[in-house]
Amino acid sequence: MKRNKQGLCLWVAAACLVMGSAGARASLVAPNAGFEDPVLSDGANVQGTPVGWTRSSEDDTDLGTMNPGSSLFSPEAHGGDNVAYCFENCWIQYYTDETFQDGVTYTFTVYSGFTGSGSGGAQIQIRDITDDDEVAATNFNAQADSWDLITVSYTADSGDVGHGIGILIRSFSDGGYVLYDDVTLTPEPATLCLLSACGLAIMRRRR
Ligand SMILES: [Ca+2]
Ligand SMILES: [Ca+2]
Repeated sequence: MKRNKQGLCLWVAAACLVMGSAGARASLVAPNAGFEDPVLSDGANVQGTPVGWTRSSEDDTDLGTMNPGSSLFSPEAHGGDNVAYCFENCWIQYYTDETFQDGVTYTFTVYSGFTGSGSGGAQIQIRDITDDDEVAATNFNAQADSWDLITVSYTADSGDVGHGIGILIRSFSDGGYVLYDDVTLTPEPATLCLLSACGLAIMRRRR
């Protein structure tokens, strides 16, 4: 009997992993998550809210899309040619077409770097569009001439169901450019699936 439950647990776990990996491939940020639109020559930039993104801070001359040259930022783009930038204090926001689902964990990742004087203080948020409020945030210091992966996660509950999902990237820099590239926002039901299926099986085994 124990073996049957262990077998069931392993089978459910395998099924969950298959479903989870399928879900993990489907980022909710599309299509300009790598800021490759529009095509820019090396060293060029365009000001304003990046293509496909929804909102930005009012003074949008301090933000936009650029193809960094190696003299500005030696690693250049993390992927492709372009990145998003915020000079000093600004933010950009993306609204997905999706709404929060009860018990689902949403993980927002972005690569970030810094160039210029001063500090690279910055923050990323997962936002409830319906309430126009942050639900989770990570503060960090973007590093000079290196790309670092920044992550923030949020597990939705019943009170979030039906509320729109958004993300926000902001900079508190005081004299430099915080750079961003390759944004993902992935729902991950696999964790809950594994916990509920295998947790139940293990608890029953211990009785
Ligand atoms: Ca890119
Ligand atoms: Ca370049």
